[in-house]
Amino acid sequence: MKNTLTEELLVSLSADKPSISPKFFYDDVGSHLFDVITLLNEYYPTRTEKWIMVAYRREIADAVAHCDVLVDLGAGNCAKGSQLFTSIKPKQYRALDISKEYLEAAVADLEKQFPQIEMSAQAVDLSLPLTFPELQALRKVFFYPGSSIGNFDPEKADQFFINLAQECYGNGGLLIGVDLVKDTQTLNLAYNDPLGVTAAFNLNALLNVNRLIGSNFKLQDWEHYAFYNASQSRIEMHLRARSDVQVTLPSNGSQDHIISFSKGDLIHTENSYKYTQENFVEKLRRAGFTDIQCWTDPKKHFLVCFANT
Ligand code: AVI
Repeated sequence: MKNTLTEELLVSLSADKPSISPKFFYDDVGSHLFDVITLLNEYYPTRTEKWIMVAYRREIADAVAHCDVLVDLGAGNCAKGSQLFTSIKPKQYRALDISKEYLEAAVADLEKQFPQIEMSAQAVDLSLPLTFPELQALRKVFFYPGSSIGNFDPEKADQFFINLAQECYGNGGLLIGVDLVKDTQTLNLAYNDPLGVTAAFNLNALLNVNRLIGSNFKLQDWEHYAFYNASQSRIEMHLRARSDVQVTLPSNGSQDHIISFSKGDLIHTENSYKYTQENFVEKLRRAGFTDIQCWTDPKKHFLVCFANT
């Protein structure tokens, strides 16, 4: 495991445009920092999505109509998924996430509160194709909130939607939240909060990498750099070298690898794509979804869609 990760990071950090995958954000500290981000005034997506879900609770439940299985993609602590139980009334709840232990504890708690719903927890990597042969005959509703889809490159997002539409077998749907294109100032502030929580979240990826592969990134050598790239409709997050830096990646058996960065060099850590309602609906349609219904907030900052198959 250690060697595979070292190899992956060696390749991504030595590339022409060095990068670290956003999956390295989410160790224990990073997951807690992300929870704090969602509470910040500047980070509007979480509270705006919640507002839409509450304001249009009835309409959303009517659109979903009937749900045998609620499949919660990236369920985390299952809070968002479980808020749908009383309105959507699923017979089964499938919680999926990368970290099984965290998920199992959350599902165990929910089972006590909702004994009438059959529940299960499953560890999955959402970047790989999903398949649910045992659920083929049931009406599934996939739930993917929080604009996590924005962290996929657009082509990957297309593949992801095609996969989900196929897995519905003509009888299911997708309830999804996505962040919308808006004024640059609001976007830049959401990823450059004055308290520095997003900066800590970004820098923490280096500590996680150090812990996982024994590298020696020093936080004082790097700074958070995030901006809205309008031509690509995405927030880009980077770590920028504050001086000339050398980083050692230890190698089992052979010689350690040393990677050199010059002052100002960037390590790309995340893209967060923003969509217009029209683009996003078109994307869902192209993947095979139909009857797409959308709800937004008064400022049109965030979008929730339900798409049938
Ligand atoms: C998880 N994801 C939807 C967040 C986003 O807004 O793209 C991750 C994040 N990165 C910095 N702030 C929040």
